[in-house]
Amino acid sequence: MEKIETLKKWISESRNIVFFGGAGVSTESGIPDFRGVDGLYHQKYDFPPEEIISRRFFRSHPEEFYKFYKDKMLPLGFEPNITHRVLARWEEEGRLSAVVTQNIDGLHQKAGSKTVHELHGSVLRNYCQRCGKFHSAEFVKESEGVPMCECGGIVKPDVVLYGEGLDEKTMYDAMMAIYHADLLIVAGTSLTVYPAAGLVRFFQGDRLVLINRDETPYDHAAGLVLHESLGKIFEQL
Ligand code: CNA
Repeated sequence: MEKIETLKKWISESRNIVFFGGAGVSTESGIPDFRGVDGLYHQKYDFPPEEIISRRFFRSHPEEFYKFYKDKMLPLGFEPNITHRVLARWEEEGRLSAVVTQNIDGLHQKAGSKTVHELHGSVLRNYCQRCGKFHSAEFVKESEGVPMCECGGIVKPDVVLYGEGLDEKTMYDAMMAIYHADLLIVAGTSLTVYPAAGLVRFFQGDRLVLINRDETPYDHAAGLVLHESLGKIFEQL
C-alpha cells in the first residue's frame, strides 16, 4: 500500500490521535525554522542563536537579546496553514485528543485547536519580571529596545530559553497525552531539542508516524516515515 494510503487508513481507524510538532509545522505559514535549510541557524549573527536565546544572555545583554528576538522570533501577523487547520478539524471531529508543540507562535490556537500543550511557551504571553503584569506581543514588538513595564521592571516573554526548565505541568500533560494515544504523528521537528524530543519514548502504541523533510534520530522507531513537506501531506488528509 502507498504510504499516504496507510496514513489515511490509520487516521480513519483512530479515535485518539496525538500530534507532536515543531518549527516545520509553521514554515509554510512563512515562519523560518531553526535547523532546516533556510533556518535561523544557517544565517550569520554577531552571536550564535543558541547563545542569544539563552537565559544567561537575556540577563547579561537584554538589548541584543531583544534586537534578535523582535526581528526573528516574534512572528506576528502570520496565519495558520493547512496543517494547523486539519489538526483543528480532527479535534472538532473527536479523533484528535491533543497537539503537543515545541512552537511558540500560537498558530494552532489561531486555527481553532483547543488542547495544545506548548512545551516551549508562547510569544503571545509576556510578563513583567518585577510585578508580574501581563503584556501583549504587540507591546513587546512596538517597544523601543528592551520592553519595560510601568513599574520599571523588564518584561520577559513566556518562552523557554536555553538554560531554563520546561513547565512541569505542561510536560506532564504532554507526556500523558502521548502515553494514551493510539496514533502518534510526529512532524516538522528535527527531534534534537531535549527534553521535548524524549517525549516520543512515552508512546505505547504501534502506530508511530514521522513526517519531516529531513531525517530524524527517531526515523528507525516509526512504522511510517514520510520525508515530505507537511503541506503536501496534509492537503490530502
Ligand atoms: P528545528 O530544529 O528547526 O527542525 C525543524 C524540522 O522541520 C527540520 O528537520 C526540517 O527538515 C523540518 N521542516 C521544515 N519545514 C518543513 C515542512 N514544511 N514540512 C516538513 N518538514 C519541515 O525545529 P524543532 O521544532 O525541532 O526545534 C525545536 C525549537 C525550534 C523549539 O524550541 C521551537 O521553539 C523553535 N522554533 C519555533 C518556531 C515557531 O514557533 N514557529 C520557529 C522557529 C524555531
